[in-house]
Amino acid sequence: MKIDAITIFPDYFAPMRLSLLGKAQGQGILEINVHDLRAFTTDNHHTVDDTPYGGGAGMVMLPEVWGLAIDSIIEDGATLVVLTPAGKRFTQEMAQELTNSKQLIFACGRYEGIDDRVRQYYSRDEFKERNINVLEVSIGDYVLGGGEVASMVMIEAITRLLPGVLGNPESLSEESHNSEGYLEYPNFTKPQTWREISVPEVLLSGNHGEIAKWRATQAKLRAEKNL
Ligand code: 6GU
Repeated sequence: MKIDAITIFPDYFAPMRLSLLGKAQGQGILEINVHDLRAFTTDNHHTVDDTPYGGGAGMVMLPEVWGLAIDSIIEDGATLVVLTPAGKRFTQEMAQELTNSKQLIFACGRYEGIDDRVRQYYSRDEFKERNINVLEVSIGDYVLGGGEVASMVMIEAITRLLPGVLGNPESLSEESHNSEGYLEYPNFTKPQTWREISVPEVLLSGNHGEIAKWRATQAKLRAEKNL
């Protein structure tokens, strides 16, 4: 999978070289490229934003510079992800769907966002014919300063689903067993007693049926607490 992020703060993406993601890139499973939006400006001041038509607070990012940046990298089969708090909520299901995309382009807006004509332009039929889709995405009901952190959340959730990225693929199949709402049961390791708190007896029993039952109950209780 090819991932391209466009941002005015390329340094935000330094952690993408670490851990499992860094390894996957070394193995050729994954290619992540970060592009500096300012490199696509054509004026002396490297302007990326201007005041909104119709008035109001804040600044809006210029369509021209975004168009040049996206044009320079977009390929057939790409999904253009536009990060905005007004977008469709990112879920595990969306992460799974996005693993089928040949190229993911993350357009990281700052300020009050990107001129809407960028979304409109890349949604045209000529792009649909090239299997290019545009998706406005939000990672939750709160407002961030920009799309950079949101796109890294998405990149981590999506790429760990790719074959060969996760160290232990069994972790994935266990997750999918539980994907009907009950995420995880509480986990314990050594020592058996820590600060006077002991591991639940059933987990020491060796009775796999009883252990599975206990875990299902605990996962359900945990999910209910979070409602
Ligand atoms: Cl994708 N962007 C911004 N700026 N804020 C957000 C978000 C995205 N998702 C949740 N809050």
